[in-house]
Amino acid sequence: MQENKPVYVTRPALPPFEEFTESLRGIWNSQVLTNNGPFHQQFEKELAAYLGVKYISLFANGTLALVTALQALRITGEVITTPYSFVATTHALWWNNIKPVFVDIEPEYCNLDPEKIEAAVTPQTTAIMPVHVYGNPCDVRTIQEIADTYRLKVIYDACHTFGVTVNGKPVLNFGDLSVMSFHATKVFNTFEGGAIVSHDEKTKRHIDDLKNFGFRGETTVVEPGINAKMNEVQAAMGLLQLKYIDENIEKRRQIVMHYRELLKDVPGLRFLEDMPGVRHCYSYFPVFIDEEEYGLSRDGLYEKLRQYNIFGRRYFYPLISQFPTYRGLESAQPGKMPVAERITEQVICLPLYPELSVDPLEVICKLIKD
Ligand code: T4K
Repeated sequence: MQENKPVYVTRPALPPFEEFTESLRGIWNSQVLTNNGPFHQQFEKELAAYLGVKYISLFANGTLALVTALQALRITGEVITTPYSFVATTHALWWNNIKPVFVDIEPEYCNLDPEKIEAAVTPQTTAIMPVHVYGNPCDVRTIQEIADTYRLKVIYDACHTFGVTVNGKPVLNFGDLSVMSFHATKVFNTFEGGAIVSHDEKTKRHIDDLKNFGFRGETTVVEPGINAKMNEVQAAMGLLQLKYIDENIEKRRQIVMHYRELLKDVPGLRFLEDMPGVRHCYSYFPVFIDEEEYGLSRDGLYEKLRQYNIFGRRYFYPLISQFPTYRGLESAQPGKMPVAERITEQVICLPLYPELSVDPLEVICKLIKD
């Protein structure tokens, strides 16, 4: 490894520059920059086909897609969600004037614990918003059973998943809606970007209205929408990225296999294995440190790696429920979510991106083992 060259938790996968300039030329020629232009239409079609979903609506970013998904289903009152995610998951509720009700996670994959959801349902509950954390699918069947029992909607924050399938079925097809992110740090990026996956034409139309001010035609506004559209540069990027995504996921898989091999016998360090029947996208490589057994705290390891210019990230620390906006909520009180409270102190995500080469990976593992 080159001395002092920083190694970040991720680096964006980019298509060849010349291919992108070619796309830009098309945009310059057409002068269509946004508002459902030709790149947008083509990307939407090709993306839906790649992901194996019926309807998809493209967005400027994942956060606006989350906010709009909640609007589209007219979610109000209380929503059951996880504290173990990126803060945007809960902020989307806040922006819709919805009260988040935090429920603990399960200890293995860090997803919302379905066994603890029912106890949090109240007459005000209208939906469940779980996250497929690190791209590992939630227990979608149990969550749907609970939702059916209490007549709740399910909106998945699927911002970490791309092309993930369970027994051959796209995980995006579960729940009422799934929300994706194509941010620079994600497995699939359009610089910034996002999408909502829906399952019927009427809902897609509604979502498409909402992301474009509620316009239907030149002079008709059917509802108070927002401006959350993906632009043509993002869509052109997305189209190119589709060509390389399989190759990039395969590179990620190989890096994860290498990490697992090198770190398999480290006392006090745990990592996640593949789930049976699941095609993964390997969006993150979290490891969990048991301070007593490992002999150093998670923060100790985080700092040690930083000294060598290796920038792992503590996704997700602190918990969302520990931030000032939310920590006053009853469900956020210390001791209420023991699993999440423990795991947030143990986790560190190690660098993982397609171009991560063997040298820095082996240095990282050596530093962890020493
Ligand atoms: N729900 C979930 C579960 C999410 O994880 C996210 C986003 C969302 C919703 C919201 O979706 P978006 O609205 O973002 O589409 C990052 C990302 O900004 C955020 O998108 C992501 N989750 C979150 C988990 O991570 P930071 O503050 O850690 O990013 P930053 O800028 O520190 O980047 C991390 C590293 O990546 C840098 O050290 C270097 C590298 N990097 C980053 C960028 C932005 C690059 O090499 N190039 C870049 O352009 O939040």
